[in-house]
Amino acid sequence: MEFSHKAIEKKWQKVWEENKTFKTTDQSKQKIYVLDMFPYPSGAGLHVGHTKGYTATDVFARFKKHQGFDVLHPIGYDAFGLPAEQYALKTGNDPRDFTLKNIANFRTQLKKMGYSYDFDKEIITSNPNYYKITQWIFCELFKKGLAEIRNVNVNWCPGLGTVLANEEIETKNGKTVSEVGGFDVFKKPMRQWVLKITNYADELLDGLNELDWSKSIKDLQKNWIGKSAGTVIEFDVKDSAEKISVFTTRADTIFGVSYIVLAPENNLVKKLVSKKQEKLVDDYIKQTSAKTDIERQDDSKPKNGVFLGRYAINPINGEEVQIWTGDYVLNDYATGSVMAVPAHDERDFKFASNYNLPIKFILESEDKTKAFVGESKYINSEYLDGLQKRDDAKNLVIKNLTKNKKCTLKVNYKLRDWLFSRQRFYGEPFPLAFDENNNIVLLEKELPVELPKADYIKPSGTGESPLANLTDWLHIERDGKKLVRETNTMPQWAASSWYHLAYILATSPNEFLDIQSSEAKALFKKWLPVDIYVGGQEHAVGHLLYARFWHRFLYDLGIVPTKEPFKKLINQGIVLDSNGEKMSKSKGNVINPEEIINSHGADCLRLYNVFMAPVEASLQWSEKGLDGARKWLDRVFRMIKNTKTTDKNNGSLDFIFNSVLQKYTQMMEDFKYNTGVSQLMLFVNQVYKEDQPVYKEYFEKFLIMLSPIAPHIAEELWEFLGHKDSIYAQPWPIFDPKKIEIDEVIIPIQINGKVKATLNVKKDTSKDSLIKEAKSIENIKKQLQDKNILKEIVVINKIINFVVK
Ligand code: ANZ
Repeated sequence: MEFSHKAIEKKWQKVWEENKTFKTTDQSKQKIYVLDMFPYPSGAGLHVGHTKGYTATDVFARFKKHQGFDVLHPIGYDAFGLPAEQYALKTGNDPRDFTLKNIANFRTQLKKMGYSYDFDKEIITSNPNYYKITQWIFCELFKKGLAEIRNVNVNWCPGLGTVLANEEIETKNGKTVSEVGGFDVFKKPMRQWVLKITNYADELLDGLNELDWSKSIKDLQKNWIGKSAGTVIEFDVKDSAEKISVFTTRADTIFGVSYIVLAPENNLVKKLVSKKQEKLVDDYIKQTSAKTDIERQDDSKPKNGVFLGRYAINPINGEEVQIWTGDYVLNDYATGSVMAVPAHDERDFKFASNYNLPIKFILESEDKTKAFVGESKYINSEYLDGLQKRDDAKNLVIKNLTKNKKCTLKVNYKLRDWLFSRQRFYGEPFPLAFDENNNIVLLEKELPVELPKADYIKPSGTGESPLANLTDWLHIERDGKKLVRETNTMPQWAASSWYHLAYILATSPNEFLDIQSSEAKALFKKWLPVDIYVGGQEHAVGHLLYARFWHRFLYDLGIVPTKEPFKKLINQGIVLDSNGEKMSKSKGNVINPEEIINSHGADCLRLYNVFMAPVEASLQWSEKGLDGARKWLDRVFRMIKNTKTTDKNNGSLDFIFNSVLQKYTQMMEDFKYNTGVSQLMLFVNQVYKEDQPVYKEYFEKFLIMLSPIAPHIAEELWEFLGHKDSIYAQPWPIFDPKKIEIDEVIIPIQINGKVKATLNVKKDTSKDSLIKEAKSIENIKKQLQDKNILKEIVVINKIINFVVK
């Protein structure tokens, strides 16, 4: 190895720290806010997966600094919440001390990577100064009617002792489990806080249009919000005053309805079930309660249900159809009941086939063994017969039913309100209490409502938070009234829903400006929106939706000046082990970046991260690749140290330097670092071919270009070339277009308008010389022989044409 990375990296990290090199500036008209998804401080520390995204943003932030931007590039820790608490409990620690200890480790590791974070703006979400503002936002949401307590059917996770939001659960091997820990999850009705994110459904959907995000993430959000425009149609019930409202997006299929299905939880089920069917239906309801929505919607499973022993009347033609209950219908979507059209809906087809219910095709279809979901000619549908277009048929049915007041138009959303309480210790306490009549009293004047000290913080398992056991804390008196505090805590997602604003407010670590102050307003105006946000795809419908919701809410309050928080989003690819497998602790294949920093150096790891794969692609770990990156850095080091330089430019490197600079700059702009590095390599290769002293300015400019990627070695060599100040804020070089002009042109030679040959000549060659050279080409000479040249047409640099007879 050519240089001691340990010595160099230590030296420059110390200089940067002492000089506060990365302090956020406010001196330019151009700003860039480059944000990383912050880590939760697990005891395992930084892993190489983190370094892939964090290096990508750091390279960009440094590049923009060179270009003269004011750069906001901060970092903090998602210290509250399930992952941090779960990790602490698992390792027998108290989450409060433990997370602080882990944070200290993270901070050291981040600094060892040479990241240009402004550590004066560091935030820790479990710091009372931080959660004071989280609680303030909650109070505002509450006052605007966007936070309320509801009895909801929640995802209860006994393993974690808490409820979980839909965004926190997943299906594995056909079972619904928690994302954190993979514990079983069941449905259970509970009294919970919800935030009415659904009030913002349309705005969250429309806002996607103005964002520079990948189509796949936008689609994930769109589908999660799940806007669906349809119709609610009312069916009478035979021998009853009850009515059944169904939601359908296919009013055109109403002549094909063969039965009605109610969700098992639909209140009408108990009202309508006949005596004879009661026992069967009761058993079925019990059976269903053990299933989650995800299992119920799993289309690979057979669809089942029970007949209620009752009939409904189709409002379009008075036909009697059976009423069933079946768990493929969800109670909390739309009206919790559907009109089933098995011939044209796959789920209904499965259900009907299972119970021999009629399957009536109302659209022409050759294959009667499965549902036909496309468009074709309407049949068996009275006045719709012969129509071809779905919209025409729909409109006719809707018009007809509306006349009889049997239908209304309705827009539904899949998005559910955000389940916002957790029965866990380690989160933000709710800033409120209840009086004797259960009225809510906001404690907004005493923010932050601090998380009390407690010795026993494990989840009780009963659905009550451990805070409920702290009787001294629990009971308070305000204005002569006896109050009991809310004992749930907020979910992890609360703090990360506004942390992009916290960095702007931070005046020193965990010290914040008042979010409502005019200073805060001016700073929000300067820095928002976040220009580049880089993080994992797994946050597509959780954090990214929550943060957009809070940001919109704060926009409506007049706190922030933009509707959207994150303008451009990049999802970094994951790091795989050398066998192509995902790194995980259980597999024992995780690589600790500190090992690489020790063996190869942080610059090498940075270079390796950006060179081996595009930012968005996954990266397969390879020792060879790492060694290769190090070898190249050694080559650069040798080049600068050992090559004789001169202050006079002899021009021999003009073309390569300027062409590399031009391409590299654009590639940096486009986050195409991997191809960018190849450009730098071209330059180095060319220098090694030189047999004369190299123009020193090109070396200096090359080091500035290298410095976003390998900042330590760039500083070291910059100093070696005689500079006293840091390379960090040196202006980005500008390429000279004249030096990359290609001075040869290829000119077609025509005879009577047909191309007969081409001519390679110096640019701007004169008319006379062009004609002379053209005539000396063998083929042209031959063809002009014995011919009468009527005209010689020449457009310099473009074309030569001989008109002959
Ligand atoms: C009749 C019909 C005929 C339907 C047909 C589809 C095809 P989206 O787009 O997801 O909103 N549906 C309505 N409420 C439901 C619930 N609570 N649980 C399960 N399914 C429900 O889909 C709307 C369609 O999903 C509705 O249109 C209804 O089935 C079903 F050829 O009604 B349809």
